[in-house]
Amino acid sequence: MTAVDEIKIGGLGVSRRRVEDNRFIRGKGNYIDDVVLPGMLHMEILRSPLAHARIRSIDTSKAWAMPGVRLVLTGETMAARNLAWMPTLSYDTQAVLATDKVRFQGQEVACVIADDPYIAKDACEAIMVDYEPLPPIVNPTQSLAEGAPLIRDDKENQPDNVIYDWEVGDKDGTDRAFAEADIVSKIDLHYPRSHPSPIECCGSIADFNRATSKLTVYMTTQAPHIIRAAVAMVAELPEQMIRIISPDIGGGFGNKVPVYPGYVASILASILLERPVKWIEDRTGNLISTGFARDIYLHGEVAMRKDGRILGVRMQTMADHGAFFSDAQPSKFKIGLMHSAFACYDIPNAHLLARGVYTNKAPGGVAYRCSFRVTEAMFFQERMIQAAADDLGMDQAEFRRINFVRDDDFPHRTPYGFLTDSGQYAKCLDVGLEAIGYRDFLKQKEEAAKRGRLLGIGISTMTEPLGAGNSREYDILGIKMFDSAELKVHITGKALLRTGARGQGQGHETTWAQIVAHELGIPAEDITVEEGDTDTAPFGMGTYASRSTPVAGAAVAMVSRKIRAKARKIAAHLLEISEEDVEWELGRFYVRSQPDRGVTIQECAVAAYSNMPDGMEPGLDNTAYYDPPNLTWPFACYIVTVEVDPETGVWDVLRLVAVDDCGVRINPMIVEGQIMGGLTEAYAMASMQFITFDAEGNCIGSNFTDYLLPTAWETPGFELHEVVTPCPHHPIGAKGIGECAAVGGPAAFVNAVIDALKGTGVRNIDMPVFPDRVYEALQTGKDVSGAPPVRTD
Ligand code: MCN
Ligand code: CUN
Repeated sequence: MTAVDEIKIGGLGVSRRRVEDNRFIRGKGNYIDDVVLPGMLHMEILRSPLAHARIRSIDTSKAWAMPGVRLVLTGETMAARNLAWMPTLSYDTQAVLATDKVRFQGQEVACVIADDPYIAKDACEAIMVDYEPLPPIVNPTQSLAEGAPLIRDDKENQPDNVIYDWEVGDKDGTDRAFAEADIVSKIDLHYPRSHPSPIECCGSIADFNRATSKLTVYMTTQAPHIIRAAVAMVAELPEQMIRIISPDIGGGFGNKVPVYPGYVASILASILLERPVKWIEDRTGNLISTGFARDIYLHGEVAMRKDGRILGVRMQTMADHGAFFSDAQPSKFKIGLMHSAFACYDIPNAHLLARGVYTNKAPGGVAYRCSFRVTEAMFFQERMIQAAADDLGMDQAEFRRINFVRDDDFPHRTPYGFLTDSGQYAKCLDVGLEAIGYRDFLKQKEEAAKRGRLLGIGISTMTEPLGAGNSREYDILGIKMFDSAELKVHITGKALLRTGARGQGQGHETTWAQIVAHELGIPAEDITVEEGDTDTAPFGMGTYASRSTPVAGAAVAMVSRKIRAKARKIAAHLLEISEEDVEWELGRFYVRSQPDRGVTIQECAVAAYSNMPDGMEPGLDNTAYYDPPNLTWPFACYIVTVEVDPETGVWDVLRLVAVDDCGVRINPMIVEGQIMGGLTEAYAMASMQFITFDAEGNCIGSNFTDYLLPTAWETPGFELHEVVTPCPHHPIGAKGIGECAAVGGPAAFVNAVIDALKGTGVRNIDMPVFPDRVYEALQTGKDVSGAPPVRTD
């Protein structure tokens, strides 16, 4: 008898096929719209056509009179139950259904519940709303202008449209660094508003049962337990009588973290009607009203010595949060983790001033494959780094290398105060440069320039904080951030694993089983993974910020170890030796002095139910709650080469090399899938994807002909490489990966296009770097801003 072969049982490092795909690719997934309950009614939402207007009156009589209509909800109905406004995760309030004013185009004004969704939709159109238009505000400049209309006149003590001013870093030290600098590089950037736009939009089915007083809600949520707690608090219902079920999710990308008015309205409707009420959002509803991302401006400055060392960094950001401050982010910082910027560089002084403002745009921010503004932080950082290298006249790779934190300099305190713990930054860069053939490309570029061809190369290197939290620094409405796993090993040695996370396509059902296989030697195929039902899963904080592997994944390893500790006692009993003489190898315990005398983990499982030692509790179940000591800090280096057509401004990606270090990889195939998906989204944001507004506050990007998603046709090919620096504090050495490529990728594309334009005087083109913007830059030799309002003619 020997240890089981970890590769054969689908343990750590195996590119095991995704078990969930068995149902997904056969069309057997169970998404929200697949759930049909007896007696179910349907809800539709009436949305505001105007961006800013006072509501004079709402006449619902025609809607009520339509056959099949069961209920019409307005702000007034909600207000009567104290539900017209709800708290946001950023300690602001958000209108559920508008009472006084509408504050963005697409805002929820009324809901109709009817026998079928078509009647409900028709009845919505029969509702007459009398609006008195007010001037719309579509960017921070307008928002802060003298005499600008007050958007949040519902709030006491809100004299203007400023939400917060927040500051971090050492101002005096940074001022001194700038005074001593040989060169100061400056740049102004806008990261446009974008949207996660998952394949499946949002939806819910609320089912209140008067007989049992139990409220069951099927809901597209990435964090079911938090929703249960929020519903208990807001609706003042007993928490044990609330069950949130998050069925299969057709992509989340952050869109399914916030609480939306549709969820709340469907719950109230079900309570009032005592029937199940289903709400399924349409695409336009999703794009114009739910969790947007980014929409933030930067003025950045880098102070340098002639030899290339960065002495200090200044960042001033201006975030456009829309009409309600409802960033879904659990840090105590106003602007999320923006100050994780420059974490991979050894910079002695830094200062960040962050301002947030209200505008007449949809709320919801900090979604779309980001860890709470980390996407923006790393984009700004890498655009500033490239501009600084150019201003200095130094090679951009060399400039990064000179300023990187060195491998022997960990733990490292970042310029804004985070603690990073591991990494091999220069090695990742070298792997990338080697793969792309850096020196050769520079020669090619020079040659091409002689023939009027514009080639460019862009680099983006970054380490980002993934895996909130530790409970010291992160909480959601006071609930500390940790996560959980529950493992039940059955009598036959097969097992059921549940966690407090909720995958949306990331492959948790596959990878969590691999961690158990690695820890216990139970074949991965013998382990079923379940998530997303608050009545069965242990309490957890859900899946976002790539926190599942860093936190829930760690809990999976820890609960497996608890099970192993108990199994060891059982093994000692079965082998009739003392526990000290028991040795472990994968899948089996054996007698130290007689390695061929042993028992398998499965034999221990049988004994846990049939032959346990005297005094031992029967069974082989346990739960672990894991509070990580720190965030995990994966590193990435993305390098893109492009050719820009000077006649049209069209740019094509020639090659893209990605080097990712996410520590130990549980499933390399899934990790690569995550990276490719992230790079695709990065390319989308850099080249074609944004939500913007015209001067009237009309949302441009409310459907898939305006809001572009790249297909396999446009998307470039990716060349992936890896470096592995295990996370020192994670039980299996893993770091998060889910967002790295979407976070670090965009700057590589933009840097490449700007590099191709070097010498023309153009320092920046705001994303999306549309061909017409490139063309304009080439014609004028000037930067191109993407701030709204945009021309729509
Ligand atoms: N993994 C691994 N080895 C590692 C790290 C991760 O094998 N060292 C695996 C994990 O086991 C998991 C996947 O990679 O199966 C992603 O893990 P992780 O980085 O922990 O991220 P999460 O599971 O917490 O996923 C969240 C992250 C976020 S925040 C967004 S946004 C996003 C993303 O994942 N949304 C996605 N990727 C997505 N992928 C799909 N298909 N759909 C989404 O909605
Ligand atoms: Cu910000 S998108 Mo992911 O953290 O769910």
